[in-house]
Amino acid sequence: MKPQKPFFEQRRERRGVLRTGLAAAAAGALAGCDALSHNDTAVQVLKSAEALSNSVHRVLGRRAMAQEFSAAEIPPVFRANGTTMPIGDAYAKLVSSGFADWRLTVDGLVAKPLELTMAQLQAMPSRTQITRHDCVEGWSCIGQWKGVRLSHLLNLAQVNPEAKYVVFHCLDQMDEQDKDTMYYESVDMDDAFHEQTILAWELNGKPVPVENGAPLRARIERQLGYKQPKYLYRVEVVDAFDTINGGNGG
Ligand SMILES: Nc1nc2c(c(=O)[nH]1)N[C@H]1C(S)=C(S)[C@@H](COP(=O)(O)O)O[C@H]1N2
Ligand SMILES: [Mo]
Repeated sequence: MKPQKPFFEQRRERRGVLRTGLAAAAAGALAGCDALSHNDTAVQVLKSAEALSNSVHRVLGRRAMAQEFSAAEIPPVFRANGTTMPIGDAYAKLVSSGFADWRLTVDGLVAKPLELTMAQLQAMPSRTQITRHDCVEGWSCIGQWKGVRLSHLLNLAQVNPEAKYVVFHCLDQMDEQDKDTMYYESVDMDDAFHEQTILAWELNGKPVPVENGAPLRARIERQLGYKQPKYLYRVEVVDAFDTINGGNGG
């Protein structure tokens, strides 16, 4: 089991974006899904990835689609990053029972909160998409994801008009020292209802492996790697971030 990354490493993506990762990418020092890092233009793109992804958003609008790829472009292994095995007994038990007791909750500002088993999710209409994951640490990887559109779940739950964001709650800790803060992420309603925003149980034709977020992880394809929360157990609809993370926000 790989040690979990320290807090600052996980969070550096959001703050000092790209110092360490880009140096590594520029040096071409990455193995695995790294084709992009050997391409100067691509490195430039990654360098301004956050700004770029936001401005593309603004220019192309809420319906713009992320690029999709062909099956031939999928490498044999999808690289893993961040948590690769949540620590603690609770998750270990879920793994050993094949996630039989796992449930997904959809709650918050909705008329009809949901609690769903994996079988119920898998019986819903699904979408399959081959997309490229871009981590701001300087690597990219193409993979095929299958899951239910988040919009389908939000429509079932009936989102209240005052809803502004969707918060994803994960089963892993933000860092080993702080056992109370679990990984979480949020997106606005444009991304939440986007065509390519799915909660995926399959990667490259197989159940999502533990290192990639089993049993369910979000794919929000217009967003960067850190906004692809793994190990999901709860989707919460909110109108503000005040109450999220004990008041520390989104
Ligand atoms: N729950 C959770 N989600 C997470 C992370 C994490 O550590 N925990 N890491 C993020 C980062 S920085 C990246 S690049 C991707 C990595 O996904 P992968 O392991 O499938 O490559 O997951 C994102 N989602
Ligand atoms: Mo990342």
